[in-house]
Amino acid sequence: MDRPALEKLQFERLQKTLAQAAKSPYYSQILTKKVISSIRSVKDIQILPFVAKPELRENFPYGFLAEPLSEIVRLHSSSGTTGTPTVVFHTREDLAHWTDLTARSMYMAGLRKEDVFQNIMGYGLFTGGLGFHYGAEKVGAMVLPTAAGNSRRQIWFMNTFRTTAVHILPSYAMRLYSFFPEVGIDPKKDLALKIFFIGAEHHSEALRQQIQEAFGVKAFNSYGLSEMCGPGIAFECPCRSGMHLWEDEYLMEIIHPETGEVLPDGSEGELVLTSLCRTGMPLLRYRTHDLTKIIPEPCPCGRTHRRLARMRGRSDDMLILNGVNIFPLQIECAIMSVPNIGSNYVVEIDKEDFLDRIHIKLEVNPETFTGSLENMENLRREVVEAVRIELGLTPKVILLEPNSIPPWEGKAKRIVDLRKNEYKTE
Ligand code: DLL
Repeated sequence: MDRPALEKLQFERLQKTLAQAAKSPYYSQILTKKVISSIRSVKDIQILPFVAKPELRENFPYGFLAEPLSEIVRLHSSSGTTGTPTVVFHTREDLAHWTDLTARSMYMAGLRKEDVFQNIMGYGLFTGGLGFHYGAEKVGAMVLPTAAGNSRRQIWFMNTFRTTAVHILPSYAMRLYSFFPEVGIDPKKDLALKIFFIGAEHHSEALRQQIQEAFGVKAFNSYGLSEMCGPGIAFECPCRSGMHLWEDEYLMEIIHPETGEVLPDGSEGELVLTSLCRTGMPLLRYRTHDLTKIIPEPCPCGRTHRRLARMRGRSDDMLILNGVNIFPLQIECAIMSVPNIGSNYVVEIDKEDFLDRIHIKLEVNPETFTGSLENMENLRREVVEAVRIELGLTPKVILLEPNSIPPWEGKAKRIVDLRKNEYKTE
């Protein structure tokens, strides 16, 4: 679709969405007839206030509901670990749109009806499992809903049913990989794997490369959040340089995270989304807290939906270490810049003598590990140096044998901030 046609469609859908949202208790206060009639173009949504998790919590559970409960067919919830969860309601129509988006995304990356798709993601309130499940069925692939965990069984399914496409958390992919030597299977030579869909958490380009190299696949980055439906909001095409955000279903803005000012394409800031087709719980100008930028150049693939750059972090996950702002992903990038190192790690932050200290516990790659950590001092020093150069802080690095860090339930919890005595979820 060319841009003028896309923008026309966006405005038509925005008008419907405004009328729909006004049916909810929360938006009925904001979207008066006068406000709605003053929105004459997509840009005019800038007159509307932002919403974010606090508003969802204050109006929990039904304040944003725009349809009677009898029209709602499913509830999902965000993966936040603290406070009241944010819940999202879906009508039958919402689920149909969501299925279209995940199907469209996977098809774009190369999934076809001949594929065997193993969905190694949590099924349940988390949107990763069911979101992709229905999309892959719509494409016509054979779905193996193996869900998360039980690594040996996952490998058995991959081998027995000749899995070609996998949906997996990037942090779990390399953990799964560490089980292959034990079962005597080489994922590159002995399996039929072609495509990995990775997303739901922050990860570096280096981790993607490691996953591709380990499994002999092409890995596609996939972005989404429960409040907008789940996965299927933005997805990489075969060019794999940025994720196309499906602009026929969502409006995107990039704002300055402190002032709220809307920034031009190409500037990094916080992603703000407006749903254009959701009926159960439409959200206008929702602050995602995810930091990224719109890539202004058109994509060589020819799609007109603009691309988002890889997420750099969440504005609420930024760490302040001895006065310097650091995103957890910077630590991962530094670790991964060391060749032959593992990707399973945890960072603990503590205070010693009034200074912040970083302790990195890092599993060694199963291929590099020779049965003892004693002869790995050089590798350890390389990691210390790489992190020191990136952050300007000298970390304490402890190398561990493969598979020593206990698995996370769901998304990785890589940062343990002992200064606040709380866990942070990436
Ligand atoms: O994680 C939806 C999802 C499932 C996306 C499966 C992709 C694959 P939530 O649990 O609500 O929804 O968490 C949303 O996860 O605001 C980001 O901070 C982070 N996130 C999601 N995808 C990516 C990604 C799902 N590709 C939150 N890169 C978002 C970086 C991501 N962060």
